[in-house]
Amino acid sequence: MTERSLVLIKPDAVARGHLGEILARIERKGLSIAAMEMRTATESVAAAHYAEHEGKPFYAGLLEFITARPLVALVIEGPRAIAAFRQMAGGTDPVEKAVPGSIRGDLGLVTGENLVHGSDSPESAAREIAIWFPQLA
Ligand code: DAT
Ligand code: MG
Repeated sequence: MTERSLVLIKPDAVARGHLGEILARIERKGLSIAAMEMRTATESVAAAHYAEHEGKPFYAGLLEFITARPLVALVIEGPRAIAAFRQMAGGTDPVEKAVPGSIRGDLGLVTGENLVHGSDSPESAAREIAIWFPQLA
């Protein structure tokens, strides 16, 4: 069944020059790109996106990090796109939960700068696509 997932190529990945590599991995996997835009996230978009983490110790730093520099937001599409991209991303902590061959496992060092976001469920994907690409929702 074809699914859509909301992916962010986070500001650390863009600044480090990994945009091309991450897009290439998405394409090599066979996922298609239904929408894509480079932008600097506003406070309100970032807060909506990370609403589930409000109140956690890392929340303020997370919002500061995600709004500070440009990122690339995408909607990817394909069979089991949500799980496929979560596997490609690897664990949240790119060292303790390193998955060799994954984006975070290969390229990341710090949990707070872990290169990519991918929706974790169909409900999250619908919610996040509505936040970043309301025209597609
Ligand atoms: P994921 O991005 O793997 O879905 P999450 O939803 O638990 O992970 O957290 C969202 C983001 O918040 C995560 O990508 C990086 C940041 N984060 C999570 N836990 C953190 C921590 N303990 N310290 C610093 N940043 C953290
Ligand atoms: Mg998450």
